[in-house]
Formats: sequence, C-alpha cells, structure tokens
Amino acid sequence: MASSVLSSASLSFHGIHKGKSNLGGINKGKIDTFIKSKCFGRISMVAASNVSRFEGITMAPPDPILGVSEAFKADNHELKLNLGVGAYRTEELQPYVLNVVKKADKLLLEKGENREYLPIEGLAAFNKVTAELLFGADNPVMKQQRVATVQGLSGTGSLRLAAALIERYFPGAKVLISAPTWGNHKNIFNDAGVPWSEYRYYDPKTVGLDFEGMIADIKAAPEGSFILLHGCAHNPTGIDPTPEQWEIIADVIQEKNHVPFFDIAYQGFASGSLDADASSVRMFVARGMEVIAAQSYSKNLGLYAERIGAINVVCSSPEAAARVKSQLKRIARPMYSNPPVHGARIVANIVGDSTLFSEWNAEMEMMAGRIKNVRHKLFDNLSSKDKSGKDWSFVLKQIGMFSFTGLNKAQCDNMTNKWHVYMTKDGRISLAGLSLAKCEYLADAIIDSYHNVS
Ligand code: PLA
Repeated sequence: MASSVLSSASLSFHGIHKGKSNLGGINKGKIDTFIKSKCFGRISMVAASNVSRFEGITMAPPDPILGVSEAFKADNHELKLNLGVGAYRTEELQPYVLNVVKKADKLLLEKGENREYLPIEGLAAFNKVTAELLFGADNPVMKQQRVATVQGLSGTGSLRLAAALIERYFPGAKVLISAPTWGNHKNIFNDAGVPWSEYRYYDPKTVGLDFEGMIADIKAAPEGSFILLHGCAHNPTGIDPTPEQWEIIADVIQEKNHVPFFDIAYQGFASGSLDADASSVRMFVARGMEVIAAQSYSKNLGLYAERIGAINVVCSSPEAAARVKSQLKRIARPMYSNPPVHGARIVANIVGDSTLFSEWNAEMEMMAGRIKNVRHKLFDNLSSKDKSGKDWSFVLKQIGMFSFTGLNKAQCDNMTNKWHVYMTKDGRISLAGLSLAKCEYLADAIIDSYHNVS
C-alpha cells in the first residue's frame, strides 16, 4: 500500500517537471492539494480552487462554562481568579489529586493489569460498587437485581446514554428540567432529540426555592414525563429541597406517573457524607419507584479527566432491568464502543477496600470543609464591607461547590472585565476555585458590580 502511494506521488511530481501537466502558473498550495488528491484519491481537482467544503460551517460560540477557563488562561493579570468551572482547587489555588487516588494508582501500576477492551457495559467491579455507593449496599433493589448499571463517560456521557434511551423507547416523552439548571443539560437533550421544558425552581425574590412553582409545573407536565432532579447540591443555585419537600416532590411524581431522573454529580461533596447526599435518590427508590440516576466521579474523587461515571436504571423487575441494560449497551456500542478502564479501576479499588474507602471519605470531608470555610469568609467579607444593608446570607444557605450570586450579565461582565474574576454569565461562582486569601478581593468585586452596574 505504502509503496503504491509513494509511486503515485512521485509520478505526479514527474509529470510537473516534464511539463506534461496542465498546471501552468499554479501555486505551491494548489500543487500540494493536487499531490494529496493523487496520493489519497479523496480530493478532486475541483478542491484545488481553495474553496473549503466546510465554508458553510459557522464559528460555534465558546462553551458558557468550559469557555470561561479558556478566557481565563488568556488573561495575564496577576489578580485573575477562575471561578468558572466547578473544579476543586487547594488553598494555593492549585489542582488537587486526592492522596487516595495516588495510592490506588500506585497499586494499579504494581498489578500491571492488561489494557484489553472492557465489555460494553464497563468494568463489572466498578458497576457493582457504583450502584452500591448510590443506593446503599443492602438496598433490596440490589439483591433483587433490579438495577441496570452501565459505566458511562462520566456524568455527561451517562446522561447522554439515558437521553438516547428516552428518545428511542419513549418517543415524544418530555424531560422537565429545572430553571435554571446546569448549562449542558439542554445541549444533551437537544442533541439526543428529546423534547424538554422547564419547571420553576429558583425564586430571585427570596433567593431560594420556588417550591410551589416547582410542584405546580411538575403536576402540569404530561403524564409519564421524565423529571430531571439534581440529587444534591443543585447546580447552579446551590439550593436543595428539604427532606420534607423531597417527599412532596416524590408524591407528585408518583401521582402523575412520571419517572424521576436524577443527575447526581456531587455525591459526598455537598455535605461531606456519601450517604447523606444520596438520601434523595434512596427515598424515591424506597417508595418502590422506577428511577434513573446518572453518577459522576469527577468532583468527589477529583477524576475529572478520567471520564468515569455510570447510568443506573432501577426497574420494577429483574427482567426489565436486564432488557434495559441490553439496550443501553446497544446505544453505547456505536457511540464509543466501550468505556475507558483506568478511572473505573481506581473507583473499584477505592470503594472495594475499606482502608482506602475511609481515607477517601476523610479527604472528601476535607474538600467539602474547605469550601464551607471560604463560603463563610466570603459572607463575612460581604457583610462587613457592604454598608448598604443588603442581606448576603444566601451565600451561607447555599450548599455544594457553587454560589449563585444573583449578579446579572452586565454585572458579571464587570466582574471579569474590571476585576479579572472569571465566572459564568448566569451569576454563578465556583467556591471550589476560591481561597481564603482571595475572599476579600472577591467581596470587593461583587459589591462594586452589584451596586455600580445596573
Ligand atoms: N451534572 C451536573 C449537575 C454537573 O454540574 C456536571 C459538571 C456534570 C453533570 C458532568 O460532569 P462530568 O461529565 O465531568 O461528570 N459541571 C461542571 C463542569 C463541574 C462542566 O460544566 O462540565 C460545571 O462547572 O458546571
């Protein structure tokens, strides 16, 4: 093969030197294109006119969240602060690899396991522990084999698998998402061709949950809709329903024959406890409901780039679970064939080993604790520096990685353009990217943007 390509290339040159070609006056770029066309037989002579086949493709806008990191990198100001993406940083604002992950990595290296393909559904040991971590190891649904668990490409990829399942087997069914929600939810359902609409969630007047609006909208949705819920640490608002409110949400979902669809990307990261953060999901399952739940290990194990997570579908019978799993595999196979192994092994080793597991819990508590500390310090600075009497206590009431500041787009622009504080334009700041040392500076920026920009 290689020699035939070479010989056709040299033939082309040969033709040009001998003056046998009709390429008179053609420039170097065009000759290259011509040669490529001879070499690979893909580009015809028409392409030599330098008009791209991709001319009609317009420039995509930067991603509202990950694009913030790109803009941050391009800024050279010494006081710049990246509070865009939800990625945990140390007090020195450096990325953090958990010690327990380093240990698991070392063990994996020593074991020297092979790199053959995983099955389509992922690593069996991972699928077992991930479902146990979410539902509880002694949850009857586990023993009854009523959970279809498939390893996914982290939270995003797992949500995408579920979206494809809905599109294929529930044609026309709607997904209801909270207003506001994580920016990528809409993209995921749009790309999967699943219709969605919003339910009320955030009330700017109280800077709290619009519980009545939420319930009314879930009630009004067509029977059998999928209700997307954030398992804990709602992104971007940081406002979660109380346990009593969760019960009422479950009542309404049950009454309307809807399917609860959890996105739980912050288990353990909201309260510091894996069990407490899974209580919403477990309560729905305990009612005997069928539940979808997408998990992520990006934040709680800091495995952002390993792309490790799972989709779980709790079904009312083991037979249904087996069928659902078979179809999830069928969806995954042409999308990415099978998932990556490294992150799955790390999770399986940590959760499956009691020493490593307790070390992980301690580190997660430490991370959640650091975020709580900066939350308090930011609140203290805002309240002591702002003499207007504005109530900043919402900062303390919100939980998880983020604070939803209520700043509008112009105010967010001021945060970035004047203060070099990078954040998403919906007013969300990632407290995981903030240090105690930077709280005062951030408070100054917020107070200036809030009062001096309309
Ligand atoms: N679900 C929610 C609610 C999230 O906030 C995120 C990540 C994910 C799923 C998916 O994360 P994963 O694919 O890495 O598991 N949200 C981040 C990052 C932290 C992002 O936008 O991708 C955020 O800054 O909102």
